[in-house]
Amino acid sequence: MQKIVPVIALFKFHPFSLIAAILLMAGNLFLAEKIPAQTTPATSGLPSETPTQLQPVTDSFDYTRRDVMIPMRDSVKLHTVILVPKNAKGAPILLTRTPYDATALTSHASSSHLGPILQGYDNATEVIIEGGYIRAIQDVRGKYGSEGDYVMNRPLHGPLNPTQVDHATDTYDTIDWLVKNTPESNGKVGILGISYDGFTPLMALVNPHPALKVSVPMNPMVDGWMGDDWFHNGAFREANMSYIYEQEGTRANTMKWWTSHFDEYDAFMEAGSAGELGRRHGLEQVGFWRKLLEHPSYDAWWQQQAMDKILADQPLKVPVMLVHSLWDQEDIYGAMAVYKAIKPKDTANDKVFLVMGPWHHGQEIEDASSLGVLKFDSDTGLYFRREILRPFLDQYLKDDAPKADVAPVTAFETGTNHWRRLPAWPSGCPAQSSCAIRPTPLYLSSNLKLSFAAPKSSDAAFEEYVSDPAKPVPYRARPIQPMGYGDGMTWSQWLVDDQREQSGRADVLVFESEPLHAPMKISGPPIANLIASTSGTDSDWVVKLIDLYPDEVASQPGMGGYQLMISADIFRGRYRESLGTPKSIEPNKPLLYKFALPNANHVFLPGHRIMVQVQSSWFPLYDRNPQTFVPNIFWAKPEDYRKAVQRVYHQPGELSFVELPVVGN
Ligand code: PG9
Repeated sequence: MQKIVPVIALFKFHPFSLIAAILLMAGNLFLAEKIPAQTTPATSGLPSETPTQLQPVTDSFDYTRRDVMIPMRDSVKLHTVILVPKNAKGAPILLTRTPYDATALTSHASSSHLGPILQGYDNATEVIIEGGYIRAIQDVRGKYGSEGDYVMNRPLHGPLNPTQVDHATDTYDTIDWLVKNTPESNGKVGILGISYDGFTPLMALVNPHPALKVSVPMNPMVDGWMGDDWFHNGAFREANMSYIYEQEGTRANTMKWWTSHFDEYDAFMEAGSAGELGRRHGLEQVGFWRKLLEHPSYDAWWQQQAMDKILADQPLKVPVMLVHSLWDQEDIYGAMAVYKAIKPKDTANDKVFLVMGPWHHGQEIEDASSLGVLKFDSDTGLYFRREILRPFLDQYLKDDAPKADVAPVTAFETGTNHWRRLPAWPSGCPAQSSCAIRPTPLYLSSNLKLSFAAPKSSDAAFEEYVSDPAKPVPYRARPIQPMGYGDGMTWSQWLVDDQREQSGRADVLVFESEPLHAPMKISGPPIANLIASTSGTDSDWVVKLIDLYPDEVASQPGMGGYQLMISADIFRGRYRESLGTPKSIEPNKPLLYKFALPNANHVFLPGHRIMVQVQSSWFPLYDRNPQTFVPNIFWAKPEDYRKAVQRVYHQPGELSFVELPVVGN
């Protein structure tokens, strides 16, 4: 160890020694090793009070916990927590495969009872406990306690994954091991989960293990470019960059994203493009980010991993219950896309089920009596778990359970707050009823009116606004919180925020109908049909279908004049002609932008009005469109961001409208 010579000793013997002293000091500093703080030697006779290995005493527990490493076919072992109710015999297994930490998901409380430790994400706890299920939660390959390499939403073996392993094979191998090594089980397995954990139950349907008897994908990630977590119709969800950094930066998510701003609006504005913000955080170190940068368009890379497309080509072997949230702020596309893709295979109408609740992302396993200011007159989450999910799972997993009385589609009707049992979707009509769905154009008209009658030539031709990338339309009232959960976080409610906040802006067009005199029900996806022009060479179009409450609401005064989004989405104009090949937009030319908005099952009540808002940014949930055509918006430069004059046309021959799926007799 280098000995440090006290400098003052040298100096006082000779003035020139100051130079020597400085050199010596510098040298010492350069060479110095850290001297460990003096530690007093342990005195004998005072041993550690911590045992070598603390043994939990679980005699009083109502479950046993097993932490196992299950070998996959490529010898990689996956960490799996198995929770077996005491005295379980012939019990079915409910499996969840997650990238979000199996240990954490099975440790919500320190309790001798199974319920409290399971309470939380993914766990419809009362269903699991009252059902006497064995609960297995597994870290997916490459995350937390599991071995192997992590790939975001690891694609199936094929063009995107040359290895012999994927979530389908890992699920097969896991189920095979579970039924052979869990003597308390009856050999039947169900798989369920929310979000990413809803994506893995979809993957389980590819070459399913024979012991897999049912799959319940809830709010699943299905197509990250079309309408789930990464893009919506090509507009990038930059609010999720922090997730990418944390989810892929380390095996156990130990490295946390950081920000220098309280308001997310400021944070993303300061960086300019999403690519630049990523660069400032070193995000290129992360593989999925590099892939996003390479694939901003709907190319083969995205199409080949779209789960609705994949499952459309698979035989339907396992009963599925898709669970959808009508106000899903994260994956509003997935469940409905898979339902549409696989329902045609269900020729007996007894294998593919759909539940649509008035929920935010994953709210079906929480108290769902309300969402933001909306009240549903009952706990819709508890109803789902008790009256739908529990009997549905029991039917397929319990040896002696009766057939569940669950309709092919159970859809909550917002506006009236009633559950409806339907034969299929979209079908706003109960079975054996004569009603039908009539696609009905609601026209944008002059004087910012909405009308079911087409505008006449005498009316004005268009509405106009200036879209300025320096002042994009906030998607929420500022200061805007980051995406995420936890105390005080309201990310889960943004889809039901009052849109009055934006309606007063000059760059938001607001069209209104007259007050309705009779209830008007819509069931299905409204379709935006905009005839619009931009003075730029690229542009985003946001269309929001809104229920405008009466100025006074006696039963809930705070709802007076509330502007409630029923269905809304964004479309990135460069993809107008081709989702896979972006094209520059001809300036000032009226062009058609046609895109589906998320499914609705809503009744506009008498006295309410219908409102449609149109704008060209939704920030910073989505990155800004520079409004000049650039090869890759991730790398747009400051000078690319330019104001543009936007026009929305509503004259004969150039009619803009929202096609509503109106239910009527
Ligand atoms: N679908 C959720 C999510 C994925 C990616 C980014 C942000 C959110 C989820 O799995 O929780």
